[in-house]
Amino acid sequence: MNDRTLSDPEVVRVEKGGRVLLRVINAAAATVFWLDSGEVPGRLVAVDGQPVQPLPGTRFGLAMGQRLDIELDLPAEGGAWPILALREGAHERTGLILATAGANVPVILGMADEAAPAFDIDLAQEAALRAVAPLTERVADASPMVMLSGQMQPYRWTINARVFEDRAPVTAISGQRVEIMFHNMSMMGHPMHLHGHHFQVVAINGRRFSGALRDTVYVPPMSMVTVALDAGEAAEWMLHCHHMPHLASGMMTTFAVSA
Ligand SMILES: [Cu+2]
Repeated sequence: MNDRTLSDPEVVRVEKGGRVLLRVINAAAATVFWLDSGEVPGRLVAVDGQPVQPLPGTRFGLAMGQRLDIELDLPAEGGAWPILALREGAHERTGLILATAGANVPVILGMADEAAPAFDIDLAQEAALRAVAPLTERVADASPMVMLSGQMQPYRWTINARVFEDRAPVTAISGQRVEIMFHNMSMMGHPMHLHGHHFQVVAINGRRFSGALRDTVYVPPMSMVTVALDAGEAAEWMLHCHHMPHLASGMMTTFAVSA
């Protein structure tokens, strides 16, 4: 976390009873993390820079490319509080320490006793998010499906059965309302990222709701996530999985917006 490991973590000086805004970026190439504030109560207040209705909790996950803003309310007494990032499905962890002046800073091991669980297989976290400023209700002009597939042997990940060089772009006219349904037919999760736009998550496995506004949505294995957006500036915008080996082997296309 911030280029440090738990053997020599960053220690951030905080005030007793203070409020901290953690702005977390998952900049890893292929690792999903849980951000765990331990004893300190938190609230998720934004995803990918877009405000959500505050969601209380002490553990929130983020896939590659995603960002979380988490507010923390520190205890009134002095102390030191580890903020940990747990690797999904594994024992490895990293983190930093929030500490008041003079507090004893604990030593935290880089390996946890128990493996952290898998992230959002049932989309419970995504389903709990609500945009503060949702898109206006509008009938979609187009509702393309984007099928996510892949295999390990040979290593090849695709969008609508095509790699990037052979892509069939998702098309729209600037200003159109488009609802893209990501349909994951593979056994791995894919954080799907669109450049140049924020979209709103409007359905999970066919169930409509008014979810978060964001630019990267995690699509677990064998799941369907629908996002709505108003097509922006005329350009060819990248649309891709944010798992770098998936992207590099083909899981990338474009959202081609014309004037
Ligand atoms: Cu992927």
